Amino acid sequence: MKSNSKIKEILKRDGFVKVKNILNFNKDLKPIMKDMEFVMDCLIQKFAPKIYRNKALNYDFRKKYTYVSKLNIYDLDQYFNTRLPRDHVKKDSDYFASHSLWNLITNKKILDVVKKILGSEILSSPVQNTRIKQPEKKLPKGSVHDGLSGRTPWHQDAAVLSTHGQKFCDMVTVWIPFTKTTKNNGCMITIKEINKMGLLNHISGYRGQVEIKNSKLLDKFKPVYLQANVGDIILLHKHSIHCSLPNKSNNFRISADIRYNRAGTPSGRKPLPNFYVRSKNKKNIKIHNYKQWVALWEKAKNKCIPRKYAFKYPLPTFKHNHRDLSNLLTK
Ligand SMILES: O=C(O)CCC(=O)C(=O)O
Ligand SMILES: [Fe+2]
Repeated sequence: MKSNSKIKEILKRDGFVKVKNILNFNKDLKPIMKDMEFVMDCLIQKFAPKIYRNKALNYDFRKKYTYVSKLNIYDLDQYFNTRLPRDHVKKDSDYFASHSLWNLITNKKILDVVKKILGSEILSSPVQNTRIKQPEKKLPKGSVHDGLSGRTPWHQDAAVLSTHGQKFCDMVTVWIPFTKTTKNNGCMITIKEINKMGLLNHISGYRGQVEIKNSKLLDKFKPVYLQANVGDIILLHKHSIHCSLPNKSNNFRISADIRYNRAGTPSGRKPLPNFYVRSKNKKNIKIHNYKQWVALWEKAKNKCIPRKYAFKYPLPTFKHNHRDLSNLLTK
């Protein structure tokens, strides 16, 4: 593994680093896919016509998810995501907070890498997703650019935080493939060293997603393809500009992206859970197990219900155009 100073230096310089062979599929990742399958089973029980249920429950992962995705379930991605719905938070809002995901977030091998970037005082950030991307040809037309199930538009991760978080959050993204991820099945792409431009102006893109203003201008840069094997992790700088390609393969592309922020800096997603997962002082670690973690999410949910949203994107990021990509590229 790359030495301490090297990983930090490379991330700061290039905006991304791939660290190979960190996780073990059977031990660290397969349990999450099993839990995803359990969620699918529950959705089949709830939404599938009775006569098809038993047959569907016996399908394998891919066939089952394909079946579930055709059941017209409102906001299907939410059932597989470890966060509250952005809007319309209700008492019964569901989210994917499985024991296996708790194990991933607190995984020692991941935290040992993150420590090289953020230092020894580390909080789990509530900005996290799991993404099950079917072959694009199987997606309904309207979902092709939908970041969780289809392509993700050009963006910087800092842009999805509150204005306070954008300024002060010291955060790193850990992107984790559950399937080998290639150019063909929709890996992320980025541009080397473009993170050095700092935070750029973003606008509300397709379906209110966060997207760099004038992102077409990025097409003229040489992309870096962030391909990865199962077991590898990819770290992204908060100002790395990245997007993902369409899944042109016949298989699924599955991944999770979790984040950490340095203690003492804001998460940018208050009041969602932001708690110590590493510290030199063991007293700082107050969330020790899965049930405490779920309780944190439920507490946050109760805070979000009256205001009806879990988080908001401050868009456009800047009301004036000083930090528009179009302005900065001509300088
Ligand atoms: O997996 C993807 O398609 C995009 C992920 C991403 O933007 C992230 O992890 O920050
Ligand atoms: Fe991102």
